[in-house]
Amino acid sequence: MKFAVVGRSNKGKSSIVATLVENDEILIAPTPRTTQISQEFALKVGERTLFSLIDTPGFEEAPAALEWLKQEPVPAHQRRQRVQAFYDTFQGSPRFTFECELLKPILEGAAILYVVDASHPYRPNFEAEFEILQWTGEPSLALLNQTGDGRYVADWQAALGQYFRKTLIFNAHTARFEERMRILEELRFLSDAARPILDEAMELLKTQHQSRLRAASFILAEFICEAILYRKKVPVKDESGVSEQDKERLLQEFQDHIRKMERESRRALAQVFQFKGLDSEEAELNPKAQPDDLFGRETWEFLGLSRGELIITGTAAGALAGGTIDASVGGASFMVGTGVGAMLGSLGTGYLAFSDPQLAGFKLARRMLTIGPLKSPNFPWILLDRGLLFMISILNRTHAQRGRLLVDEKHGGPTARLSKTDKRMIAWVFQKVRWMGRTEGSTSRLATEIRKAMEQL
Ligand SMILES: Nc1nc2c(ncn2[C@@H]2O[C@H](COP(=O)(O)OP(=O)(O)O)[C@@H](O)[C@H]2O)c(=O)[nH]1
Ligand SMILES: [Mg+2]
Repeated sequence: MKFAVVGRSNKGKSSIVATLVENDEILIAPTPRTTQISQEFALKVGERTLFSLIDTPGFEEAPAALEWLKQEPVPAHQRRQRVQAFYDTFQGSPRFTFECELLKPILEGAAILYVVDASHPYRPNFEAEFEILQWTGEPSLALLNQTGDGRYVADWQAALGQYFRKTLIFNAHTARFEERMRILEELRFLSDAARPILDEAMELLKTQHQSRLRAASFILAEFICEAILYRKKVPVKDESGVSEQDKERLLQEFQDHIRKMERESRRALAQVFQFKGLDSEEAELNPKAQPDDLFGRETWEFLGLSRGELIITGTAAGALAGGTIDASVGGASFMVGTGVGAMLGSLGTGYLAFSDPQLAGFKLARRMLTIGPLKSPNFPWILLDRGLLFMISILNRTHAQRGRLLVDEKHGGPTARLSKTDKRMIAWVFQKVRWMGRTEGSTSRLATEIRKAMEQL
């Protein structure tokens, strides 16, 4: 089954194709006439092609083309042949290049999705293209790509209703999965041939969506488990001479490694949802220059649970009792961090334990200096919040959007909104991982909890 996406230049045709077939490599540009030839893009699940969308160049000279078609009277039953004659006459010639290019797939049997941008007022000069499309006799549907305030929507609907079977409103830059399913549902009514194909496509896409969510939860769960257990070891020459500088450097490397793990998990998450363009861009970013740095003060201020919640869920207890504050395990062991001493003095150890992203104890034994794991009670919650926020951004992103993925952390993380029972369960898994290491059971338990949390996003 093929659908030709047609309309004037710069109305969002390529955006609609990109979103519906989940292809973020399709060229989308603010300048008109970016698409010069018709190009087919298939939506696949695994190796299976569900349907194809054909991105076409915009109409250029519709009134002149219609005039040519109407040179002589053409009865309704011969109009399609007349369009075919138009194509045969001008195809390969310098005239009506774009018209021929866009009519080609339709004359080969593709159904028509006509795209308009309803942020501009309706003008009767669109009617020539409506009529040409009508003359092809292929089933057609209009898509109102609503980018503006919707002021002209009613006019457009009234006009389009004269020529197309149905008019749908669709914003290719904001459509989430459910919205895309709604469009496929509507496309079913285009023709008898379309119905079974789209029914099956929707079924497969829904199954695929569920398995993507599952895969994403596992990626996130594995990353969190690894990160909360991570420790870095370096050999030291002289046990007495570990300088503050060495420790500072080691702490930086320790954090960089966790940042890297997080970036890798994000890349994997993006891939699960077919975002290819996000990869390179993220890789180029300097983690320390990011406003949303994992170990940034702001991150630790806005995300994670409050001190009270950490105590209620029991996340705090283990960490406090487990030697985080009393960091005197092993030979020479101490905490570092900017102004730790001062903070200990003024705020007390409790505050520090909850909110310090640098709370990783150092241990020196047998000529090995070890840092980590990071025991701050809020650490796993911050990782989880950031993971969930990233997921929200991915689920809200369409393949028509270009540029950086914006993850909004300033309004707090989703974990604080989870039910008390869910929070307790998650806290219990975190604790289990901290005490007993990573097991398959705890990873999949955490994945299940993450999956549940995602459903509420
Ligand atoms: N905000 C927003 N911008 C859109 C939408 N659809 C298209 N655009 C923008 O309009 C321009 C043209 O889009 P494109 O898909 O290349 O149009 P085409 O020439 O018809 O293929 C691009 O700058 C898009 O970013 C939309 O739904 N919302
Ligand atoms: Mg285009």
